[in-house]
Amino acid sequence: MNRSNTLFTEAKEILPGGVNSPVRAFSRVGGEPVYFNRGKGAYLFDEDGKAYIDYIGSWGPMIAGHAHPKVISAVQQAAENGLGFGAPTEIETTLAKKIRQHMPTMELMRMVNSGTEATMSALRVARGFTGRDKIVKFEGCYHGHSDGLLVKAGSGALTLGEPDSAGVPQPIAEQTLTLPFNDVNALNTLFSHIGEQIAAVIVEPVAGNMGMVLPVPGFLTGLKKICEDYGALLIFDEVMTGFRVGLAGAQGLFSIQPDLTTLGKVIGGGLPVGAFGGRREVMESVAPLGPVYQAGTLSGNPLAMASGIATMSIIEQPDFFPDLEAKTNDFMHRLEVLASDRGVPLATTSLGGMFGFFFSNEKPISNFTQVLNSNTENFNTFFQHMLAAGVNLAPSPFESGFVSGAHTEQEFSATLNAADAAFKNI
Ligand code: KE4
Repeated sequence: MNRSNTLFTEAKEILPGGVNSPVRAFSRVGGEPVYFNRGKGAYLFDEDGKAYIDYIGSWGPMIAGHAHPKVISAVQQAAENGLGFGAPTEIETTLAKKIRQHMPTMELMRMVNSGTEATMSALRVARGFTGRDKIVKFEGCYHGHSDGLLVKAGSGALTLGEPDSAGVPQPIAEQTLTLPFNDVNALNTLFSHIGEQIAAVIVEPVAGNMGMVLPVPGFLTGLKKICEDYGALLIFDEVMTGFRVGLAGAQGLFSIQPDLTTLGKVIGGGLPVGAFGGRREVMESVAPLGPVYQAGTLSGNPLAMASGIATMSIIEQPDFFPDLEAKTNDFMHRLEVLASDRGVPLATTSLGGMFGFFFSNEKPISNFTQVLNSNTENFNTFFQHMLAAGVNLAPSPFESGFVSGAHTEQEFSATLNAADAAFKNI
């Protein structure tokens, strides 16, 4: 019995499943979660003082590494002036301008406190602007836990093996149409039948919540064209990909201009921040300018803004993303070669500082069906051996991994050595 076990037992008495977010409960991989109490650079330290090379990064925000001195200092300085004023502050405008500098499609934007809030709000704006009710999402994509989006969701909902959530009223679920990811023909067919009823298509431009799945050529451009043809809005949910796959996000990498974009994670640097924004004429429908209501007590909180600005200033350094992408790609390539040498079928993917892998003979993995056909038992075996070896991976085959600016060859070598040993057990 280690301290994590003791703490988990205590937590389960007062928190559902002992956690404040389901994926942390290890339901998919078995065993009990590790309790961490400190992070530094590429490492987390558990309650017994054991060090782990971390590839979760608080599910993406820690792109600069844990407890980066610049980020910590910025938050400390902000805190000395108070924790929030319930009034506009300059720092909110500063972060918004910094975001728009890299994502010019976000002509007007609003800060919120989570990715869920961002996508929920963006969909309300799309419905308010178009006067339509139906929305389209894709199987395996996760956009947070608002009612209308928990339909064949990815991430935790998928991890729990119940893609549809209890508690979502049927009339709300019926407004959400779910299609296969990477299937433009299915979208064309749907729109040809009810396109004039569709307010928006929301998509993870690079799927990260069914594991990592890249868009196939033509998918994103096909979405953009279909939405334009039928007057629906295209929403890029870049909560995970924004400032993770590149400084201009997936929209910059793939040169697609969505009507609306949602953000989170990196723009808060670890503190609660989300954002939604896009075309000026669309966003001018948001209160107090327009009829679409949206609000939040802590939206634009000065400490969260300070953390986001400091994080953005780190990743804006000219060599940050080239270095991050090069080492992430190299890491995945070496992992795939190692697995192959051990006779273990492994399909890896990487883009910017994000990566994924499936225990599968199929390459590339490009849809939800292939994801579900991957060998999740092998994933669980691999996961447990890596955790025991001090490598902290996402506790589900339906998640992605994240590399930070603090990860060096020392960490990758140690990780690959652990992986080599783990592959021998598969
Ligand atoms: P949050 O409400 O958890 O801040 O963001 C929801 C969300 C929206 N859109 C995308 C593309 C996302 O990846 C997320 C959240 N990602 C998961 C990780 N797969 C959060 C982890 C968790 O639920 O604990």
